[in-house]
Amino acid sequence: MKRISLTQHLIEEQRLHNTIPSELRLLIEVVSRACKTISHSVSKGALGDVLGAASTENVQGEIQKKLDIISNEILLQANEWGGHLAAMASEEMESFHPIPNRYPKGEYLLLFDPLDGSSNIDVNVTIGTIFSVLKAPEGMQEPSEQDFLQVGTKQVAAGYAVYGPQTMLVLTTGNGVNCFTLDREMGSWVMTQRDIKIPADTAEYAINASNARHWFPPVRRYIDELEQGKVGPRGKNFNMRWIASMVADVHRILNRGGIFMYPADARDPDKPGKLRLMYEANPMSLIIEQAGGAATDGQQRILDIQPTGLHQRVAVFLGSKNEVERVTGYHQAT
Ligand code: AHM
Ligand code: MG
Repeated sequence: MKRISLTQHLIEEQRLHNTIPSELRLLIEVVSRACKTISHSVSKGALGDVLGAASTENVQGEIQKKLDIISNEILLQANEWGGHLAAMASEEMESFHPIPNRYPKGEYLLLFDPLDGSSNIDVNVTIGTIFSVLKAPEGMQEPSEQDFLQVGTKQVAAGYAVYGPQTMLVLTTGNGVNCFTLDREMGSWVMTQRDIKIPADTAEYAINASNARHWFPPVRRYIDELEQGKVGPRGKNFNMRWIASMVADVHRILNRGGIFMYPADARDPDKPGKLRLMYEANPMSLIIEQAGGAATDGQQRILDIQPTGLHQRVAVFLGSKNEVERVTGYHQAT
């Protein structure tokens, strides 16, 4: 494969499909540069004094890790001054962050989970950054939370960086999904996979099975059938993987298929699942769909859900199409 850089790819995409105007290209480049900085901090670990908990809680009442806060700051500072954004929102901030008046404002809105998989930070297991880009509504003057609450199909770009044995950036701007590997010596993102496609069938699933006693009947039925393997109704054996970093689980699924589930369960009726719609489920769903997979909340396509709040949670079933359709069918049948 001819090696091209992220910049070259973005310019070629614009020429081919007219979907990446220069402001959006700048935005994607700034976010991906911030991810390099986050990757650097992550890789320093204890040597950079970045591990452990901070003394603060985020809006979801979770204790923040030092690296959660550092990554959030890196993304905010990188994106504030370039003139390409109207506002940003993050898992780590209760309300959105308008661009300060001293800087020019642009027409895009950026949402991110600065460091996903927080429970893995201190144990040196893969984590990542997830981001979603929307266009500010036409005629918007001062941004408000309402401006962010757009359905996932409106995303103009979505991506994640995964900090694993290699640092990679996975990106879609609506014309398939491409993957770039960070060349640390050169400091550049180099395309290493083009137009990734997820197989429609799979024999691998990901779910936190310690919550099994709280699951609703459709999830119970689905997992029960998988667990029965060859002698059960599915007639084949299934393997299970759970990394507890959505980025890492999604990255595996993108590469070899699989289904990822974080269902709603019986614990708290006001909390439909754990994952957040705007900066976790929506960007991942766009990537998965662009790679030929499917993503639902058990009832409907995630990308069609009308958001009602910046930090709202949603049940997630995503990955290989035929499995997502099956478990969604089990929900719809009840
Ligand atoms: P976070 O954004 O606070 O890191 O939480 C999201 C993470 C996902 O990456 C992962 O799939 C899930 O939480 C793991 O949850 P659990 O600890 O219940 O296994
Ligand atoms: Mg997260």
